[in-house]
Amino acid sequence: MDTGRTIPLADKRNFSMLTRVLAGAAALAAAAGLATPAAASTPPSPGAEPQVVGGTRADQGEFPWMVRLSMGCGGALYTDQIVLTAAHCVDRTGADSSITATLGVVDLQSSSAKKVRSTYVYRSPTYDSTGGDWALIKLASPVSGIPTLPIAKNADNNSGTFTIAGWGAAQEGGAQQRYLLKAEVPFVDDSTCQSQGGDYADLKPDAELCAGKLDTGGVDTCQGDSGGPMFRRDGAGEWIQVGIVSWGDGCARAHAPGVYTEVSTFASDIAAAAGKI
Ligand code: 4AZ
Repeated sequence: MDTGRTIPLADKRNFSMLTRVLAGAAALAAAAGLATPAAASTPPSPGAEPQVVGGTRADQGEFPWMVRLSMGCGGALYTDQIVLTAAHCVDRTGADSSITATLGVVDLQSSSAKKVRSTYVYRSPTYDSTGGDWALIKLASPVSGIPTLPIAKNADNNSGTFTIAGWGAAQEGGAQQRYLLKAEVPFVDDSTCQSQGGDYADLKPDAELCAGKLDTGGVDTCQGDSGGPMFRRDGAGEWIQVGIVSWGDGCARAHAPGVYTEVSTFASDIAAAAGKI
């Protein structure tokens, strides 16, 4: 895949789906023990190599609601039986037992990982028209003892410094990761994000949030982090989800911020859908 080129907007969804297939293949390779050492087999020493891009290893239990999905995406536990992820990580709304969620571990190969099958997928009905890259995955049974991540219901926390985390590539075009990586990225306002040009000119300001180190790059989500949460602490000091990893022009490039679903815009839709599935 040529990730060095700007993805035309019309092709973005196809690009995401291709990415998902590739990420899934990488995850399968890792599960089968076929991955390169950088991907999985040797526990890396924290801080020794570039990590999410430009991050570090998360501690066990630090972000307990982080979920890895078997198609090669991330997610966050929204209720004890529903995972919030990206619409572009799933195909359609309907019964679906094809997805396995891995929960409760930073190490995907840990023997204490909880693995639960999906029963149903709800894909945002507006994603293909007005935007809203979010989806819900219902699990076959509730998980116990794993905290959920509350979603932002208003825009109060839609700026500042955000935390990102995932098992996706630690560099553009790189391997999926065995250990959960984390990093911090600054908010980029809508008009600055749009003025980066290319796909960014078509940013949907109410539906999408941008974040990244605009001038230097170097820290970002990347392939396979899609669907995972972007979060920060709210005024009460509690973690709150403000974004869902959606897209970007490559990974960690200067003047190419990560783009995230603006969760607060869709909070009532998400809650309503979760109440029905
Ligand atoms: C992806 O394809 C993806 N740099 C996720 C995040 C970003 C780009 C691509 C943002 O999953």
